[in-house]
Amino acid sequence: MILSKKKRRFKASSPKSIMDKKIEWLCRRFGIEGEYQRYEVVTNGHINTTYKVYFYRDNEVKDYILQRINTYVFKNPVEVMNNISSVTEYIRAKIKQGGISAKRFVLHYYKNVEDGNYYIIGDQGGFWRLCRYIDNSITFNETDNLTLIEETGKAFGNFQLHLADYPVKSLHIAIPHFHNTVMRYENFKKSVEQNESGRADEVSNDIEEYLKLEEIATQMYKMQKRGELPLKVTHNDTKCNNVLFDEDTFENLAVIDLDTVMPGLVAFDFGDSIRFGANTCAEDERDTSKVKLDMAKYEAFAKGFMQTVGATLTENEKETMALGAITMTVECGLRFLTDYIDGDKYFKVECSDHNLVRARCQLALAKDMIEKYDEMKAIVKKYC
Ligand code: GN1
Ligand code: MG
Repeated sequence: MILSKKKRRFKASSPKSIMDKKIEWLCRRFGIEGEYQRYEVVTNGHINTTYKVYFYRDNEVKDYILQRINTYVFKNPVEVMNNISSVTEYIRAKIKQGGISAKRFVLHYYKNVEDGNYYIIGDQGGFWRLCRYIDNSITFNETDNLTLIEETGKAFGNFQLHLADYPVKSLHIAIPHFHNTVMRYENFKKSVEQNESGRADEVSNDIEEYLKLEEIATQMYKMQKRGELPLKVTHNDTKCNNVLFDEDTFENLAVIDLDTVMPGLVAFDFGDSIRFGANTCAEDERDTSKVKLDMAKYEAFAKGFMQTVGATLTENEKETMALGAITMTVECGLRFLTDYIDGDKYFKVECSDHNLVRARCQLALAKDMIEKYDEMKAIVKKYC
């Protein structure tokens, strides 16, 4: 039998490094058997530390995702794992009802062999979890391919659809006030006042620009508080690199990175995807003159998302989809700028002005969206 390249056994690195030993020990505690092969560091993501780990068992290579949860960001990781396990089990049951195997369409987290929890505490206190890597799947950090963007829309639309009747109130709040833009603005103003890093003066122009957007960016939060928008189960980090695609057909399989699953507004899930995926540039483009909303990408995502879940939405929800994109872009940029002023405590950065560059990029994008607002709304309507 010829094993495909992926299934071929790797040459075990010998002797094992301290890190190899640590990673193997963590996986064993989740009951993983077979010959430990090696690990890779997965570098996308600004929050958690992620490893892909390979074992050899039953004549094939099995791969897993081992993650250390950032407990500075997720203050209550046990609740985060409770959310994730119940939501993934719910989706699994839904898919199985349709008579198909759920194996490739939802993440499968492992219980540890000691007390059956979906996490373990490492020797130095780290909070770890493990899931199976879905076979034949691939992620894209960013993409210009409109079919993939439409598939991303379908993936997050499906996530909504599967969880449409989930008891939303039973979910824990993974990060309190995550999309509370009113509070995000309050915290921003406090950070500017405290000016811990001493950087506030040098960015006074950016601060002013963001303050001008406060009114538009807080509209949806206020609508929800007035009961005009319903709370649903939302993903809250709907970037295209949080979707797994089939390696051969490029069809969407499953959504990943479920840490921030909690009650929220559907338009925020729509909007965050647009913020990240329909920008003409990367999230951290320095040349802001290049940063625009790409209408073809916007339409591709809107088509995939709205055609999948649109029928379940209220009129207000549909009407505020485009506003959700503006809101998420301003909010995310405001968070980057706040973190820059706080001295880069929250987001991982690759250079000293990374958060500032990200904030300026989001600002340019939000301004372009405001110019294209009517067109954005018309496109959503077209696919309702
Ligand atoms: C963070 O780590 P990552 O890339 O999954 C952040 C999101 C931001 C995003 C910006 C828990 O997500 O809210 O939109 O960076 N996640 C958290 O790229 O704060
Ligand atoms: Mg995330």
